Order: sequence, then C-alpha cells, then structure tokens
Amino acid sequence: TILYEVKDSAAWITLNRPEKLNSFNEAMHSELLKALEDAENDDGARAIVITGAGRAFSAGQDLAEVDQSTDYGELLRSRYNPIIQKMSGIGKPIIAAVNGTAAGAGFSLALAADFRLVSEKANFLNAFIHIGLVPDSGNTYYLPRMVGHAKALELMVLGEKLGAEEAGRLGLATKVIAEEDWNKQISSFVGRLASMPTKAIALIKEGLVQSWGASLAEVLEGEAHAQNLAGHSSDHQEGVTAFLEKRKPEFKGV
Ligand code: LHQ
Repeated sequence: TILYEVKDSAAWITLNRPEKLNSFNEAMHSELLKALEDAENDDGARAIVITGAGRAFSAGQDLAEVDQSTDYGELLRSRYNPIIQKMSGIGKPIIAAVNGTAAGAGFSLALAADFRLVSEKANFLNAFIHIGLVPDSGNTYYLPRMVGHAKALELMVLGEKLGAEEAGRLGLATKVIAEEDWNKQISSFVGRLASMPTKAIALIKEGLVQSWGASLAEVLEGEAHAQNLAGHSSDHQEGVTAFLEKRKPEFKGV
C-alpha cells in the first residue's frame, strides 16, 4: 500500500491504493509509519516526499473498513496520531506533493507536512462534516494556524472544496504547479531542500511547534539554545566559510 524509494538524497513515499483513492486501511497506516521511520533513520535521505499514486493524494479513512463497532477514538490514537506526531518530530523537511484530491484525514496528512506542493488539478476537502464527523489527525491544530480561525471554521463546517489557486492565496500551498511541470518542479524543490543545512531545518521545525503556547521569555531561551546547537554544526562552518570565500556553500546535513 506504500511505495518507498530513496533517490537524489530524498526519501520518496507514495500512498499506493489508487483504486480506492489512496484511502487509509490498516496496512497503509502501519506501512506509512514504517516508511517515515525508515526515512528518519536513513542518513542518505535529507528530505521526505509524500505523494499519491493515481488521481488522488488521499481520500482519508477507507470508509468500507469501519462500522458502528469501530472505536473511532482508539483508531485515531493507535493509527493516525502516531503518523502525525512522527511527521512533526522528524528533523527533516517533509514535502506533501499533493497530486490530486486530499480529503478528510488525507487533507490532515497534507497539513502535517512542512510544505505543500499542489497540482493545479488538486483540491482540499474537509470531508468529515459530510458524514457527521469532526476534523481529526491534527486538522484542528494545523488548519487555523495556517489560514486563521474564521477560514478554518468555514472549511470545517461548510465542507466546500478548496481549489489549488485558493490554497495558494491562503498560503496553504507553497507552490501551485501546472500538470506539465509536475515532475520537474517537484524534483527541483525536493533537491533544493535536500541540499540545505538539515540540522538547522530540524531546529526550526522544533522551535516553531514549541512557540505555540510559549511565552516570549521561553521562546527567546529556546532560540538561544537552538542557535548554540546550529552554531556547532559543520554546515554553519561551511556556510560562513563559503560566504567569506564568495562561493556557494556545500551543506552536508551535519
Ligand atoms: C473511497 C473513499 C473512502 C472508501 C473514495 N473510503 N472508498 C478517522 C477515524 C475514524 C473513522 C473515520 O474517519 C477518520 C478520518 C477520515 O478521513 S473521515 C473522512 C473520510 N473521507 C471521506 O469522507 C471522503 C470520501 N470520498 C469522497 O468524498 C470522494 O470520493 C472524493 C471527493 C474524495 C473524490 O470524489 P470523486 O473524484 O468523485 O471520486 P469517487 O467518489 O467516485 O471515488 C472513486 C472511488 O473511490 C469510489 O469507488 P468505486 O468502487 O465506486 O469506484 C469511491 O467509493 C472510492 N472512495 N473515497 N474514503
């Protein structure tokens, strides 16, 4: 249900149940978590891409796999939440290459990535309300932080499709990509991130999450701590040396 490949210094994870619009069943939950762990632990992967096979990114939970006897809370705690937590904790940039519809928990998965490269044919749909459910898998955390409370509530309650262009205007999409440019633009963006100072990116991810709910004094202390760590990285040395030598830095991610 998941394809996994490391190439060009990045881990490429493909949700692979195209006939079911890459909706999540139990195997896909556990294989996705495993793929994320593999990518986290592989020094050869300095960026992680998540995309979907076929015409969708992901339609969220496979609704044929749940029924009235399913404990939805437990399903979330045991299967979705560990994926969302893992994505936040991985010290490498995660790029959702949103090739098509991202609905329900598929939308949440895209939100939990650090960047969203969005095909012009793609759209986002908080589908939960249409089946009498509430947004889950971090949707309620990330969406208002990205688009503001009013827009988040509108998307959650009205459940209307959000097109790629509007996602771009709202800042949800890092880039909106034309179909003919898809592969080239994704590879080039991923390549760019994989050649950046990965340790600093890890510290930025961590610091941003911690800043929510922290005081100014706590944030200032967090920055000082993180800067000291970044300041002892080889990539920082290389960055300064390259600057003084007026050349492009070659970062190694250490
Ligand atoms: C599907 C699905 C699907 C199964 C398309 N499941 N088959 C957490 C905890 C506990 C419980 C519940 O959920 C959660 C988290 C969640 O994610 S809840 C939200 C679940 N997702 C949805 O409600 C979205 C349902 N899907 C749709 O609204 C549409 O399929 C979208 C808008 C995604 C795409 O529409 P179309 O492009 O018109 O495609 P389609 O509807 O014709 O779908 C194609 C096939 O995929 C079709 O099967 P078929 O055998 O007729 O070809 C669908 O039944 C199947 N499919 N989503 N989530």
